[in-house]
Amino acid sequence: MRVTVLSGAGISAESGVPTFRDSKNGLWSRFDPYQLSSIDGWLQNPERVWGWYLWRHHLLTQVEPNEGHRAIAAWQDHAEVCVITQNVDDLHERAGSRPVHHLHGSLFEFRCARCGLPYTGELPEIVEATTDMEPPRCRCGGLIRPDIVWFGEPLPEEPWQRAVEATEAADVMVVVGTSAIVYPAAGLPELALSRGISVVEVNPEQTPLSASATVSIREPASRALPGLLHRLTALLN
Ligand code: BJW
Ligand code: ZN
Repeated sequence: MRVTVLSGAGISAESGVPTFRDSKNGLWSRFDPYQLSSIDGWLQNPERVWGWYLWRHHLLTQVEPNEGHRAIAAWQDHAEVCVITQNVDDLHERAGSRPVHHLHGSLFEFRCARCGLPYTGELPEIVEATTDMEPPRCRCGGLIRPDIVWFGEPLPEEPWQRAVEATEAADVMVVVGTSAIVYPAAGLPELALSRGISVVEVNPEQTPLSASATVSIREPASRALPGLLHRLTALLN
């Protein structure tokens, strides 16, 4: 069986990584998302954006994969599994999943905002979300930025192509921990459904995908995923 997984921030929530849109603890509950995660926000205030991402980078060095990430990696012993993630963390890889296609980039990679040259220099440790910090400069004079995809920016071509291929080739798509509102990623389950491929959603909350998903499981990822592969045949019949 070919299983394609589309994951979002919710799968890493139980590792201690805040989601974006949770009203109490979400990354954007105290901040304006468009100031922190858009190209306009970066151009207006690179110091604020750089400090916020360094804080998130620090946070990711403190966390471990959870039962949800580990369950998906374990499915590889019984099925052909491809992971597509909107997350910029590396928790799927650390749990052992391969391949993992990152649609929104990685918080462990940095590049020059002007010439694109990768940056491998030292990063200061920021332990407060609101510490402004001047970004380092590339030798061309451009500012260094995280290699992630902000609103208004195109997704990286290769992971996007692989994601479309893995969606079209799947026998079933498991969509876990995403509010399913950010496009083009949210279009992948729609593509699967349009091809007659079953879509299983795992999310404690309802999303815009819930109405069309083949099955919605209203449970946290760490509870739903460990037994899911073996339940799939029963669930989809
Ligand atoms: C649990 C759980 C547990 C909790 N277990 N679950 C109208 C139509 C189509 C598109 C657009 C449109 N208007 C605007 C657009 C474009 C825009 C977009 O989609 N906007 C929408 C918001 C309307 N998209 C873009 O701009 C994209 N680019 C683009 O379209 O380019 C076109 C272009 C072409 C050519 C040239 C130029 C441009 C880019 C999108 C980039 C998204 N970037 C971000 C931030 C960067 C990464 C980072 O900082 O980490 O990516 S936004 C943010 O949202 C982040 C996430 O990856 C993404 C998705 O969020 P996610 O993962 O779903 O998290 P949450 O918090 O929303 O949800 C968590 C869920 O988990 C919840 O449902 C919980 O219930 C659940 N949960 N605990 C399971 N234990
Ligand atoms: Zn440069």
